[in-house]
Amino acid sequence: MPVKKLIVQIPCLNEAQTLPATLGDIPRAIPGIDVVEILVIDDGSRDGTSEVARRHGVEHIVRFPQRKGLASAFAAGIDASLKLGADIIVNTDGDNQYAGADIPKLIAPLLGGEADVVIGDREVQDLAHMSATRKRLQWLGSWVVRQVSDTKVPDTTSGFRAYTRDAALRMTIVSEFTYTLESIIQAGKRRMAIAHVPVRSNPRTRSSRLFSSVWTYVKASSATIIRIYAMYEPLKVFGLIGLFVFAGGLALSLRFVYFFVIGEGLGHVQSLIFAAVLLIVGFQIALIGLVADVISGNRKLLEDLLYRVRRMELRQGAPADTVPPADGDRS
Ligand SMILES: Nc1nc2c(ncn2[C@@H]2O[C@H](COP(=O)(O)OP(=O)(O)OP(=O)(O)O)[C@@H](O)[C@H]2O)c(=O)[nH]1
Ligand SMILES: [Mg+2]
Repeated sequence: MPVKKLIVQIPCLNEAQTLPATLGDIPRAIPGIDVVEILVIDDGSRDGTSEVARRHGVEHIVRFPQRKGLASAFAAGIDASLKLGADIIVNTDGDNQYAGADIPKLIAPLLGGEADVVIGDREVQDLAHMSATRKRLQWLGSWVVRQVSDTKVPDTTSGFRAYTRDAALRMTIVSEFTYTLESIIQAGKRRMAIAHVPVRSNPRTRSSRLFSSVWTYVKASSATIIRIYAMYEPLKVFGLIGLFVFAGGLALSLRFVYFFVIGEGLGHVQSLIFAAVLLIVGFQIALIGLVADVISGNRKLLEDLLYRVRRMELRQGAPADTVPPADGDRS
């Protein structure tokens, strides 16, 4: 039987303090898995994260000389893991937020062939160590993502996840700041099987590195959701907006027709002009949706092409250890 390899990837920004605890919790022997290896993506840390990782037995390190952000780090990790021959890729955070001991639970649906992607569910609403505001926001955000992605993922911002090799190969991350929401919407839209399992989490050791405040968090997340949704469902998004504007114009025109018929048309020319503007603009917006829909069709073709090219590249490539990652220098 071929060897089954699991790579646990940890994107890190200055995590020298908490990385040892995170690493200590990751099981090195898991039933159903032959090899467990760890990959740290060091996003230009200034606190010696890479050295700490090396000292604690991390097999692979990808280091960016300068900070590129979590989404880039995540994507580079996936890329490197695939080149290293991972059959399953688990992502966890460097701040020891997720219980590494739950990795076997997390990957069980993948080993059982029931899912392509598994998201660790922190069961946020029952967490003692999270403020009420954050819980409410988290609930609302997750609800929106569920609607948009057609999935049932309870904890959409969870960084504790597992991907099959094939799911990882199909993933394309375009947003800059976090991959969590984007990858769920993408997976949902592509009808991948997404499972979720409850996992334990540890109390926060420090405040978030990803977001300086709740407001930036809400802003950035909303922008990501709208952008990705419009990318996958442009006709729905623009068609609906266009329809609303057009309907406004139509209502105003009918109002004018009414006044015209009863002989009072002259006093309503301004509203007639406004109605015409609304009709034209509404129609244009719907047209933009149509154009975006055609482009989105192309995007699907490109994604499929990318998937095939990646697969070919990896199959024909030199032994994994001699292939440098596309991004950053691995040491
Ligand atoms: N590569 C990279 N990783 C980052 C960056 N910001 C945060 N991270 C990592 O992403 C993971 C999650 O970051 P946290 O700061 O814990 O953010 P969070 O989990 O959303 O927030 P909390 O719930 O407060 O823990 C950690 O492993 C960080 O090291 C970044 O700019 N680049
Ligand atoms: Mg965290």
